[in-house]
Amino acid sequence: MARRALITGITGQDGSYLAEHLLREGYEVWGLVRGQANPRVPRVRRLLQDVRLVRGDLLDQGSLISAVEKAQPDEVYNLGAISFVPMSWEQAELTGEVTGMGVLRVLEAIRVCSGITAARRSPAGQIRFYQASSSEMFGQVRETPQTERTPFHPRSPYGVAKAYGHFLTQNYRESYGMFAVSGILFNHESPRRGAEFVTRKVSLGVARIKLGMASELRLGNLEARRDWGFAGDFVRAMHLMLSAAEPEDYVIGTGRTHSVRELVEAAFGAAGLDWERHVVCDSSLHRPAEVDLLCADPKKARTQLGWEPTVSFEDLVAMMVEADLRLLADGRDPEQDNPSWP
Ligand code: NDP
Ligand code: GDR
Repeated sequence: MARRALITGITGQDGSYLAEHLLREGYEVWGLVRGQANPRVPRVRRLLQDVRLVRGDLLDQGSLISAVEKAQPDEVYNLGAISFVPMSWEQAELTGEVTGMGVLRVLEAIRVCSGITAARRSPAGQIRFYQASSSEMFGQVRETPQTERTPFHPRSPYGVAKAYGHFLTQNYRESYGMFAVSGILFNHESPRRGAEFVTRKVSLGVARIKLGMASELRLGNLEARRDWGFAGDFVRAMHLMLSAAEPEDYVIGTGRTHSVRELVEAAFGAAGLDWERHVVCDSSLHRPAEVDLLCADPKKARTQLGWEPTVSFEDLVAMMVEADLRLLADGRDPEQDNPSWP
């Protein structure tokens, strides 16, 4: 029988790539969707025809228990979150509930459905759990590059909520013997990235300027440095973690860091434009507390999982700019549509 996976956050960037990957691997894939008329559901249905959808919300414990009962998964990937860091200052409590407490609710749904208690620890053939942890937990970094042992100093309510989910996942592994792991993923991008994140904001901005639809692009802190990789590579690591013999946490990143300024240079350059003529620095886009530098040390993932990224920073930026040029030239709406979402 095919293995079954349940993915929360199926309507997001990573949910779509992970579902495609698992379908290719022969899985039966279930996706959790929230809301009674979620506008992203038709897009998921178009792209991922073979995914089965189940209604539920990370804010609603009962709905998660029902979803696990219905899908009967072998693996659960918790990708659902409020994931845009600036929003976490505006709606800190909601971020704590969804991004932090949501992890507890998914773990509890698995625990209850599997009949696990402190006295009756995880049975053989148990449900395996993946938590989408984040390099934002490192925040004001204590060392560079960051490894699985680097201490956390989160700089946003989002980072704090992710740290809670991370430690809770570890705790359920230690308390109940559950196969529960966290992937500490560094920034990963694609043509499916939400338009609010800096890489997509830049690729869309470049495409609009190139096509004469805009003349400037307003950005915040150009000096922040990130380790940017391709989302399609990173979802393979999630699957490898749940396929490993032992439940362990892993850092996933490329090991190379670039500034937002370098990102902008590369993106405008890919379209034959001079960024300095178009980019406007807007201090209102600066964050209350910034994460200045992130750079992964992915050695453990390379040696223990055999995981390697395949797309370079330069190719990723070019891929995103080309995709947005095609999207806008076809007269499509980037909020509704996407070149890779047929
Ligand atoms: P997206 O923002 O693209 O997707 C977030 C998903 O969460 C959406 O499907 C959204 O559904 C869902 N969601 C939001 N609120 C709820 C809720 N109350 N109940 C159920 N689902 C909800 O994120 P990504 O795909 O980029 O990231 C996936 C995960 O990985 C996130 O947890 C993110 O924090 C984490 N992460 C991402 C990194 C990255 O660089 N992309 C790096 C490290 C970690 P809806 O469509 O209904 O809003
Ligand atoms: P991040 O991604 O906060 O790292 O979180 P984002 O792309 O939003 O910001 C990256 C860096 O770019 C700087 N920046 C801007 N950012 C945005 N969004 N818009 C701008 O105009 C702008 N100008 C400069 C930011 O200050 C920041 O330093 C992402 C999310 O996917 C999280 O969910 C995930 O956990 C982390 O990556 C790893």
